[in-house]
Amino acid sequence: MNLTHIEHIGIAVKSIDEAKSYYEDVLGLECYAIEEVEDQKVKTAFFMVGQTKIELLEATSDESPVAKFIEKKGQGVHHIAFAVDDVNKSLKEAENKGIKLIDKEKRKGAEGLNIGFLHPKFTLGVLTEFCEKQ
Ligand code: CMX
Repeated sequence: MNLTHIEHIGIAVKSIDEAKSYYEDVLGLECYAIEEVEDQKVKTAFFMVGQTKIELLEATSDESPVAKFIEKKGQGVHHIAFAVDDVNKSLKEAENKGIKLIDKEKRKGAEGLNIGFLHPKFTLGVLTEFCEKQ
């Protein structure tokens, strides 16, 4: 497994419109993209910090994983995403080391990246994502 850097940190918020002003007006970051990921039932907003992104996540349905997360834990850090060379290979390696996978195979995420998640119950409570550029 070759983790090259932290690709993004996902943060669950109730409202991107409301949360954006903290990142823009207080932290001085610029929101460079807003995208809906229908498959995941989320709207996302991206800010760049060096080579790492902050990804705000707003649920677009009560069935969204982000809606469930906020209901249980409140707003806050939702997941950490590592850039890897090969998502499928990294998922397989993690599985071989006893980690339960959410995704057996890579799938499409925001910004056209290929992504795959590990289950937080097997990763010390931190929902972990692997990302790969196409
Ligand atoms: N971080 C840490 N723990 C989490 C978590 C998260 N983000 N989301 C859920 N959990 C925990 C819950 O607290 C719960 O723990 P307890 O059993 O101790 O209460 C357990 O995982 C099960 O959670 P649940 O609310 O019952 O929800 P599900 O089992 O239905 O789903 C999960 C949990 C992680 C499998 C699901 O949220 C998932 O598939 N996540 C990956 C996809 C995702 O999060 N997409 C949104 C972002 C997409 C993007 O970035 O593009």
